[in-house]
Amino acid sequence: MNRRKFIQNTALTGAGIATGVSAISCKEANTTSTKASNTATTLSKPNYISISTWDTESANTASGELLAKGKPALDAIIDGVAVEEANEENTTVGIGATPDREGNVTLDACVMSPDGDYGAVVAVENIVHVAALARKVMEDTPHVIMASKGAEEFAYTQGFKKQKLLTPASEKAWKEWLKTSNYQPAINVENHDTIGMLAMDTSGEIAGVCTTSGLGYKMKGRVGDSPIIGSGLFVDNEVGAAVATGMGEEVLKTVGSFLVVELMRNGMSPQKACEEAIHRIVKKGDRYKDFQVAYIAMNKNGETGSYAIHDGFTMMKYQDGKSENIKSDYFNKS
Ligand code: SD4
Repeated sequence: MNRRKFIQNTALTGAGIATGVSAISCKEANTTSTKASNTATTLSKPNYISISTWDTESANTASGELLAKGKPALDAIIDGVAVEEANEENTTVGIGATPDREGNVTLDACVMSPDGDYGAVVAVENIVHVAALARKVMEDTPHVIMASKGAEEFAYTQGFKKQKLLTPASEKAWKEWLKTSNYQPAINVENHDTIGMLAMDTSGEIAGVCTTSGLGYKMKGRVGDSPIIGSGLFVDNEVGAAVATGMGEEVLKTVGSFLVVELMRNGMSPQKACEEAIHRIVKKGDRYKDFQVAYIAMNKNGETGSYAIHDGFTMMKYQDGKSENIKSDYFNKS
Protein backbone atom coordinates (compact mmCIF):
# COMPACT_ATOMS: atom_id res chain seq x y z
CA MET A 1 0.00 0.00 0.00
CA ASN A 2 1.48 3.37 -0.93
CA ARG A 3 1.66 6.27 1.51
CA ARG A 4 -1.25 8.09 -0.06
CA LYS A 5 -3.54 5.06 0.11
CA PHE A 6 -2.42 4.37 3.65
CA ILE A 7 -3.29 7.87 4.81
CA GLN A 8 -6.60 7.78 2.99
CA ASN A 9 -7.54 4.51 4.60
CA THR A 10 -6.33 5.68 7.97
CA ALA A 11 -8.51 8.78 7.80
CA LEU A 12 -11.53 6.76 6.83
CA THR A 13 -11.20 3.82 9.17
CA GLY A 14 -10.29 5.83 12.22
CA ALA A 15 -6.98 4.08 12.79
CA GLY A 16 -5.37 7.53 12.70
CA ILE A 17 -2.57 8.22 15.07
CA ALA A 18 -3.16 11.52 16.82
CA THR A 19 -0.29 13.92 16.39
CA GLY A 20 -0.44 17.56 17.34
CA VAL A 21 -4.04 17.65 18.53
CA SER A 22 -5.30 17.97 22.07
CA ALA A 23 -6.04 14.95 24.22
CA ILE A 24 -9.75 15.78 24.03
CA SER A 25 -9.61 15.91 20.27
CA CYS A 26 -7.78 12.60 20.12
CA LYS A 27 -10.36 10.98 22.34
CA GLU A 28 -13.20 12.37 20.26
CA ALA A 29 -11.36 11.44 17.13
CA ASN A 30 -11.19 7.84 18.20
CA THR A 31 -14.84 7.62 19.19
CA THR A 32 -16.04 9.52 16.19
CA SER A 33 -13.91 7.62 13.77
CA THR A 34 -15.85 4.43 14.41
CA LYS A 35 -19.00 6.25 13.38
CA ALA A 36 -17.20 7.77 10.43
CA SER A 37 -15.97 4.39 9.30
CA ASN A 38 -19.46 2.91 9.69
CA THR A 39 -20.84 5.70 7.55
CA ALA A 40 -18.04 5.29 5.06
CA THR A 41 -18.82 1.61 4.54
CA THR A 42 -22.52 2.20 4.00
CA LEU A 43 -22.20 5.17 1.67
CA SER A 44 -20.79 4.80 -1.76
CA LYS A 45 -18.28 7.40 -2.79
CA PRO A 46 -19.84 9.98 -5.14
CA ASN A 47 -18.38 10.33 -8.64
CA TYR A 48 -17.82 14.01 -8.02
CA ILE A 49 -19.05 16.57 -5.53
CA SER A 50 -19.06 20.33 -5.07
CA ILE A 51 -20.01 22.04 -1.81
CA SER A 52 -20.12 25.73 -0.97
CA THR A 53 -20.96 28.03 1.88
CA TRP A 54 -24.39 29.66 2.14
CA ASP A 55 -27.15 29.58 -0.44
CA THR A 56 -24.75 29.95 -3.37
CA GLU A 57 -26.70 27.74 -5.72
CA SER A 58 -25.78 29.32 -9.04
CA ALA A 59 -22.06 29.18 -8.27
CA ASN A 60 -22.13 25.67 -6.85
CA THR A 61 -24.29 24.29 -9.66
CA ALA A 62 -21.92 25.81 -12.22
CA SER A 63 -19.05 24.02 -10.49
CA GLY A 64 -20.99 20.75 -10.18
CA GLU A 65 -21.98 20.74 -13.85
CA LEU A 66 -18.36 21.21 -14.89
CA LEU A 67 -17.32 18.35 -12.60
CA ALA A 68 -20.02 16.18 -14.17
CA LYS A 69 -18.41 16.84 -17.55
CA GLY A 70 -15.11 15.58 -16.18
CA LYS A 71 -13.45 18.97 -15.59
CA PRO A 72 -10.71 19.13 -12.96
CA ALA A 73 -11.79 20.35 -9.51
CA LEU A 74 -9.61 23.45 -9.70
CA ASP A 75 -11.18 24.64 -12.97
CA ALA A 76 -14.69 23.85 -11.77
CA ILE A 77 -14.47 25.89 -8.57
CA ILE A 78 -12.79 28.93 -10.13
CA ASP A 79 -15.47 29.05 -12.85
CA GLY A 80 -18.16 28.31 -10.28
CA VAL A 81 -17.38 31.21 -7.96
CA ALA A 82 -16.91 33.51 -10.98
CA VAL A 83 -20.68 33.33 -11.54
CA GLU A 84 -21.34 35.08 -8.23
CA GLU A 85 -18.31 37.39 -8.43
CA ALA A 86 -19.96 38.80 -11.57
CA ASN A 87 -23.39 39.08 -9.95
CA GLU A 88 -23.92 42.72 -8.95
CA GLU A 89 -26.71 41.76 -6.61
CA ASN A 90 -24.46 39.69 -4.42
CA THR A 91 -23.14 42.22 -1.93
CA THR A 92 -20.39 40.05 -0.47
CA VAL A 93 -18.19 39.07 -3.41
CA GLY A 94 -16.91 40.67 -6.62
CA ILE A 95 -18.77 43.54 -8.26
CA GLY A 96 -21.43 45.19 -6.10
CA ALA A 97 -19.78 44.03 -2.88
CA THR A 98 -19.99 46.03 0.33
CA PRO A 99 -17.10 48.50 0.66
CA ASP A 100 -14.93 49.38 3.63
CA ARG A 101 -15.98 52.33 5.77
CA GLU A 102 -14.29 54.75 3.37
CA GLY A 103 -16.21 53.46 0.38
CA ASN A 104 -13.45 51.29 -1.18
CA VAL A 105 -14.46 47.80 -2.30
CA THR A 106 -11.45 45.62 -1.51
CA LEU A 107 -11.55 41.91 -2.25
CA ASP A 108 -9.70 38.92 -0.76
CA ALA A 109 -9.42 35.45 -2.32
CA CYS A 110 -7.38 32.30 -2.20
CA VAL A 111 -7.17 28.96 -3.89
CA MET A 112 -5.53 25.60 -3.15
CA SER A 113 -4.86 22.93 -5.72
CA PRO A 114 -4.82 19.15 -5.28
CA ASP A 115 -1.00 19.39 -5.36
CA GLY A 116 -1.07 21.44 -2.17
CA ASP A 117 -0.21 24.65 -4.03
CA TYR A 118 -1.67 27.88 -2.76
CA GLY A 119 -2.21 31.38 -4.14
CA ALA A 120 -3.94 34.41 -2.67
CA VAL A 121 -4.70 38.06 -3.21
CA VAL A 122 -5.61 40.50 -0.46
CA ALA A 123 -7.25 43.94 -0.47
CA VAL A 124 -7.53 44.11 -4.26
CA GLU A 125 -9.55 46.90 -5.90
CA ASN A 126 -11.06 47.15 -9.40
CA ILE A 127 -10.82 43.44 -10.27
CA VAL A 128 -13.98 41.33 -10.29
CA HIS A 129 -12.57 37.81 -10.60
CA VAL A 130 -10.16 37.70 -7.70
CA ALA A 131 -10.38 33.90 -7.31
CA ALA A 132 -8.99 33.53 -10.84
CA LEU A 133 -6.36 36.13 -9.95
CA ALA A 134 -5.35 34.12 -6.88
CA ARG A 135 -4.92 31.13 -9.19
CA LYS A 136 -2.65 33.24 -11.42
CA VAL A 137 -0.54 34.15 -8.40
CA MET A 138 -0.29 30.45 -7.57
CA GLU A 139 0.58 29.32 -11.08
CA ASP A 140 2.42 32.21 -12.69
CA THR A 141 4.46 33.92 -9.98
CA PRO A 142 7.18 32.71 -7.61
CA HIS A 143 5.01 34.00 -4.71
CA VAL A 144 1.91 32.88 -2.88
CA ILE A 145 0.26 36.10 -1.65
CA MET A 146 0.03 39.43 -3.47
CA ALA A 147 -1.60 42.49 -1.96
CA SER A 148 -3.41 45.62 -2.98
CA LYS A 149 -1.88 47.71 -5.82
CA GLY A 150 0.78 45.12 -6.65
CA ALA A 151 -1.87 42.43 -7.07
CA GLU A 152 -3.99 44.80 -9.15
CA GLU A 153 -1.08 45.71 -11.45
CA PHE A 154 -0.23 42.03 -11.82
CA ALA A 155 -3.87 41.39 -12.80
CA TYR A 156 -3.65 43.84 -15.70
CA THR A 157 -0.52 42.14 -17.01
CA GLN A 158 -2.56 38.91 -17.06
CA GLY A 159 -5.40 40.42 -19.08
CA PHE A 160 -7.87 41.12 -16.24
CA LYS A 161 -10.16 44.10 -16.90
CA LYS A 162 -10.27 47.19 -14.68
CA GLN A 163 -13.81 47.54 -13.37
CA LYS A 164 -15.47 49.77 -10.80
CA LEU A 165 -16.70 47.48 -8.04
CA LEU A 166 -18.81 50.02 -6.15
CA THR A 167 -22.20 49.92 -7.87
CA PRO A 168 -24.92 52.56 -7.42
CA ALA A 169 -26.69 50.15 -5.05
CA SER A 170 -23.63 49.39 -2.91
CA GLU A 171 -22.75 53.09 -2.83
CA LYS A 172 -26.27 53.96 -1.70
CA ALA A 173 -26.15 51.34 1.06
CA TRP A 174 -22.73 52.61 2.20
CA LYS A 175 -23.99 56.23 2.34
CA GLU A 176 -26.91 55.04 4.39
CA TRP A 177 -24.51 53.24 6.73
CA LEU A 178 -22.41 56.41 7.09
CA LYS A 179 -25.37 58.15 8.77
CA THR A 180 -24.80 56.05 11.89
CA SER A 181 -21.43 54.43 11.13
CA ASN A 182 -22.52 51.70 13.48
CA TYR A 183 -20.08 48.83 13.03
CA GLN A 184 -21.79 45.59 13.97
CA PRO A 185 -21.24 42.83 11.42
CA ALA A 186 -24.55 41.04 10.87
CA ILE A 187 -24.65 37.42 12.00
CA ASN A 188 -26.09 36.07 8.76
CA VAL A 189 -26.37 38.34 5.75
CA GLU A 190 -29.48 37.14 3.90
CA ASN A 191 -27.96 33.69 3.75
CA HIS A 192 -25.41 35.06 1.28
CA ASP A 193 -21.86 35.79 2.20
CA THR A 194 -18.27 34.82 1.52
CA ILE A 195 -18.18 31.97 -0.98
CA GLY A 196 -16.01 29.09 0.08
CA MET A 197 -16.19 26.17 -2.33
CA LEU A 198 -14.65 22.69 -2.18
CA ALA A 199 -14.81 20.15 -4.97
CA MET A 200 -13.77 16.60 -5.69
CA ASP A 201 -13.54 15.74 -9.38
CA THR A 202 -14.14 12.45 -11.15
CA SER A 203 -10.47 11.55 -10.62
CA GLY A 204 -10.94 12.00 -6.87
CA GLU A 205 -8.76 15.13 -6.71
CA ILE A 206 -9.77 17.86 -4.26
CA ALA A 207 -9.36 21.64 -4.66
CA GLY A 208 -10.77 24.63 -2.77
CA VAL A 209 -11.37 28.34 -3.18
CA CYS A 210 -12.57 31.26 -1.11
CA THR A 211 -13.64 34.68 -2.42
CA THR A 212 -15.03 37.65 -0.46
CA SER A 213 -15.19 41.37 0.15
CA GLY A 214 -14.67 40.56 3.83
CA LEU A 215 -16.67 42.17 6.59
CA GLY A 216 -18.88 45.01 5.41
CA TYR A 217 -17.65 48.47 6.47
CA LYS A 218 -14.38 47.06 7.79
CA MET A 219 -11.49 49.43 8.50
CA LYS A 220 -9.44 50.37 5.46
CA GLY A 221 -6.64 47.84 5.07
CA ARG A 222 -8.32 45.14 7.18
CA VAL A 223 -7.72 41.61 5.90
CA GLY A 224 -9.75 38.65 7.11
CA ASP A 225 -9.25 34.90 7.18
CA SER A 226 -10.52 34.16 3.69
CA PRO A 227 -7.25 34.61 1.77
CA ILE A 228 -5.04 33.12 4.49
CA ILE A 229 -3.97 29.51 4.09
CA GLY A 230 -5.08 27.29 6.96
CA SER A 231 -7.56 29.85 8.28
CA GLY A 232 -10.13 30.60 5.57
CA LEU A 233 -9.24 27.53 3.51
CA PHE A 234 -7.15 24.40 3.64
CA VAL A 235 -6.88 21.48 1.24
CA ASP A 236 -4.87 18.33 1.76
CA ASN A 237 -5.62 16.06 -1.14
CA GLU A 238 -4.68 13.00 0.93
CA VAL A 239 -7.27 13.79 3.60
CA GLY A 240 -9.87 16.38 2.59
CA ALA A 241 -10.57 20.09 2.71
CA ALA A 242 -12.31 22.75 4.75
CA VAL A 243 -13.39 26.34 4.27
CA ALA A 244 -14.68 28.98 6.67
CA THR A 245 -17.12 31.86 6.65
CA GLY A 246 -18.05 34.44 9.25
CA MET A 247 -15.96 36.52 11.65
CA GLY A 248 -12.52 36.12 10.14
CA GLU A 249 -10.64 37.37 13.19
CA GLU A 250 -11.87 34.36 15.17
CA VAL A 251 -11.09 31.90 12.39
CA LEU A 252 -7.57 33.32 12.11
CA LYS A 253 -6.95 32.97 15.86
CA THR A 254 -7.82 29.27 15.73
CA VAL A 255 -6.34 28.48 12.27
CA GLY A 256 -9.73 26.93 11.70
CA SER A 257 -9.62 25.25 8.30
CA PHE A 258 -6.25 23.63 8.94
CA LEU A 259 -7.62 22.40 12.25
CA VAL A 260 -10.63 20.79 10.55
CA VAL A 261 -8.42 18.99 8.04
CA GLU A 262 -5.99 17.78 10.72
CA LEU A 263 -8.89 16.48 12.80
CA MET A 264 -10.11 14.55 9.77
CA ARG A 265 -6.59 13.22 9.25
CA ASN A 266 -6.78 11.86 12.77
CA GLY A 267 -10.02 10.05 12.15
CA MET A 268 -12.88 12.49 12.67
CA SER A 269 -15.73 12.70 10.20
CA PRO A 270 -16.06 16.06 8.39
CA GLN A 271 -19.09 16.81 10.57
CA LYS A 272 -17.33 16.16 13.90
CA ALA A 273 -14.23 18.03 12.73
CA CYS A 274 -16.32 21.14 11.91
CA GLU A 275 -18.00 20.88 15.33
CA GLU A 276 -14.68 20.67 17.15
CA ALA A 277 -13.31 23.70 15.27
CA ILE A 278 -16.38 25.72 16.32
CA HIS A 279 -15.92 24.54 19.92
CA ARG A 280 -12.38 25.91 19.89
CA ILE A 281 -13.90 29.35 19.27
CA VAL A 282 -16.89 29.28 21.58
CA LYS A 283 -14.98 27.89 24.56
CA LYS A 284 -13.03 31.15 24.75
CA GLY A 285 -15.97 32.98 26.35
CA ASP A 286 -19.34 34.54 25.68
CA ARG A 287 -18.27 36.84 22.87
CA TYR A 288 -19.37 34.25 20.32
CA LYS A 289 -22.95 35.36 20.99
CA ASP A 290 -22.27 38.41 18.82
CA PHE A 291 -20.72 36.83 15.76
CA GLN A 292 -21.17 33.95 13.37
CA VAL A 293 -18.53 31.49 12.19
CA ALA A 294 -19.24 28.40 10.12
CA TYR A 295 -17.18 25.67 8.49
CA ILE A 296 -17.90 23.22 5.72
CA ALA A 297 -15.66 20.23 5.01
CA MET A 298 -15.30 17.14 2.84
CA ASN A 299 -13.07 14.11 3.10
CA LYS A 300 -11.49 11.88 0.48
CA ASN A 301 -14.51 9.61 0.55
CA GLY A 302 -16.82 12.44 -0.50
CA GLU A 303 -18.43 12.65 2.95
CA THR A 304 -19.29 16.20 3.95
CA GLY A 305 -20.10 18.17 7.07
CA SER A 306 -20.97 21.68 8.21
CA TYR A 307 -21.38 23.42 11.54
CA ALA A 308 -21.92 27.00 12.68
CA ILE A 309 -22.05 28.96 15.91
CA HIS A 310 -25.57 30.24 15.23
CA ASP A 311 -28.69 29.15 13.41
CA GLY A 312 -29.11 30.35 9.83
CA PHE A 313 -26.09 28.90 8.07
CA THR A 314 -26.59 26.62 5.08
CA MET A 315 -24.35 24.69 2.71
CA MET A 316 -24.93 23.99 -0.98
CA LYS A 317 -24.14 20.51 -2.22
CA TYR A 318 -24.08 19.34 -5.84
CA GLN A 319 -23.69 15.65 -6.36
CA ASP A 320 -24.86 13.18 -9.03
CA GLY A 321 -26.60 15.94 -10.96
CA LYS A 322 -28.60 17.13 -7.95
CA SER A 323 -28.29 20.39 -6.06
CA GLU A 324 -29.36 20.72 -2.41
CA ASN A 325 -29.24 23.47 0.17
CA ILE A 326 -28.51 21.81 3.50
CA LYS A 327 -29.35 23.53 6.75
CA SER A 328 -26.40 23.38 9.09
CA ASP A 329 -26.51 22.31 12.69
CA TYR A 330 -25.19 24.93 15.12
CA PHE A 331 -23.83 25.45 18.61
CA ASN A 332 -25.92 28.22 20.17
CA LYS A 333 -29.25 26.59 20.93
CA SER A 334 -30.02 28.85 23.91
C1 SD4 B 1 -13.88 37.80 6.63
N1 SD4 B 1 -14.62 35.53 6.75
O1 SD4 B 1 -13.38 38.63 5.91
C2 SD4 B 1 -14.77 36.75 6.01
C3 SD4 B 1 -16.15 37.29 5.96
C4 SD4 B 1 -17.21 36.27 5.84
O2 SD4 B 1 -19.33 35.63 6.11
O3 SD4 B 1 -17.00 35.12 5.60
N2 SD4 B 1 -18.41 36.60 6.09
O4 SD4 B 1 -13.74 37.80 7.86
